[in-house]
Amino acid sequence: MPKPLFDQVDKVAYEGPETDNSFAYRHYDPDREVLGKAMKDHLRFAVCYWHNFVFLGQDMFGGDTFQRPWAGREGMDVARAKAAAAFELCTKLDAPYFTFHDRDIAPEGDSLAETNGFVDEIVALFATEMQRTGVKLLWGTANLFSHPRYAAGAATNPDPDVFAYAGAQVKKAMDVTYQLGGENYVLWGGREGYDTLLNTDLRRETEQLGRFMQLVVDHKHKIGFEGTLLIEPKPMEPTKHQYDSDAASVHAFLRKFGLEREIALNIEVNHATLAGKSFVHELAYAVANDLLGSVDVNRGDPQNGWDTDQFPNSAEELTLAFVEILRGGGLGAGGCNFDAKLRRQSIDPHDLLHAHIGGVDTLARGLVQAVRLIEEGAVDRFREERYARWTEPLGRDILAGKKSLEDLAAWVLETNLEPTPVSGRQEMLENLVNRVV
Ligand code: XLS
Ligand code: NI
Ligand code: NI
Repeated sequence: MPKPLFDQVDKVAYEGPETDNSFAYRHYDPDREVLGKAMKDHLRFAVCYWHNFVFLGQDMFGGDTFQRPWAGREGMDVARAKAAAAFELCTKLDAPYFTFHDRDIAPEGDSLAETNGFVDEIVALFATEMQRTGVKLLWGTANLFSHPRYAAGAATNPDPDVFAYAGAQVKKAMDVTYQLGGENYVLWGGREGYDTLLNTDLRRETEQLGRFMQLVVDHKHKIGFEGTLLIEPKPMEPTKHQYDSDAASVHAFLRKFGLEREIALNIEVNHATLAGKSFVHELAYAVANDLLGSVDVNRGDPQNGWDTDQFPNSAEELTLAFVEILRGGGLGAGGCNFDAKLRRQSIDPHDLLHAHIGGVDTLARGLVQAVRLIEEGAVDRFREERYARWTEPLGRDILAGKKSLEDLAAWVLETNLEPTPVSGRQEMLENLVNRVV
């Protein structure tokens, strides 16, 4: 048995809003019923491997700062120590799920065969730990962006050898995700984009990416994986422009290749804001197009332009997010993955607990407040009444294709039609939101 990493805490439990204990949940009450479903089944939160166990506090200007027993070491011993810490963190947080990239869990070997062997060893360890603790896999993914071979992209690389290597890597990552009972598989196109159009054939690269996704879909069906395939949009970083920029551009891509029934979206807060959109916009777009699969929760810093991946702490933002999620029928087999990392000065392992506790409580508040807003009904009623005239004959006939422009023109002229503007009542609606947050 390795020494515990989080030795000040046995288990983080719900103690209610009045507690003084900073290692307790104040709002996340896992079995509390919300809209006929336990809170834990709405949130399905996940601890991610990369930010928690791989990242050690480095930034562009300095190296590792975090106090971790594996700092400065590498190899399979370190991989085993990280796995033990991961299951310790999940169990202590009562986290139902975790997520990982293939290269987070084991080091790269001298050949793909050796690397796959390392992965298999840790996956076997995961299987035992998952059995022992009851923690499940929300999704797995492949890291197709860190190794220098992927500097010019993976599927969109000008060299088909790199496409082949990426294919081999994704096959393995999908196989182990399936083996561990993963409920989804994520594809984030970290370097599927360009740094300059001077050396880039955009049409060709898009075709390559379409082919790659088709191969992924084929493999899923071949092995009988029943989880959902998800693409995670992000507009830039590390590349200047990423093809999967936002929900709408991924939607267009999926339709171009006839994959919109096969692949859904994993929407990340900080990616939405990087794209100049809001999280709630991206969710609303996904819901409106039946594409919402799962979410990566975090937040950016409004003062900085980049993907700062901080833990979420705005209950207002998450309230509006859950309104959209609930309108779409919930997260289904998806969940809320904390794709978030500690600040460089938060060097104590226990800071990982504080970070997740705050994030989980913010999610719980968002959920409960969204339900209050929905149950109060005024916002939804207003929205419905705003479109009520579309259920009357004129609106119905237009939508049913029974009116041509000629018909409309004739009718407007005949009746001397003059539409009456009505208030959109934005400020009143914002006040209604502020009553619950
Ligand atoms: C990076 C992404 C990444 C994906 C998984 O910005 O958020 O972490 O979630 O590859
Ligand atoms: Ni991200
Ligand atoms: Ni992410």
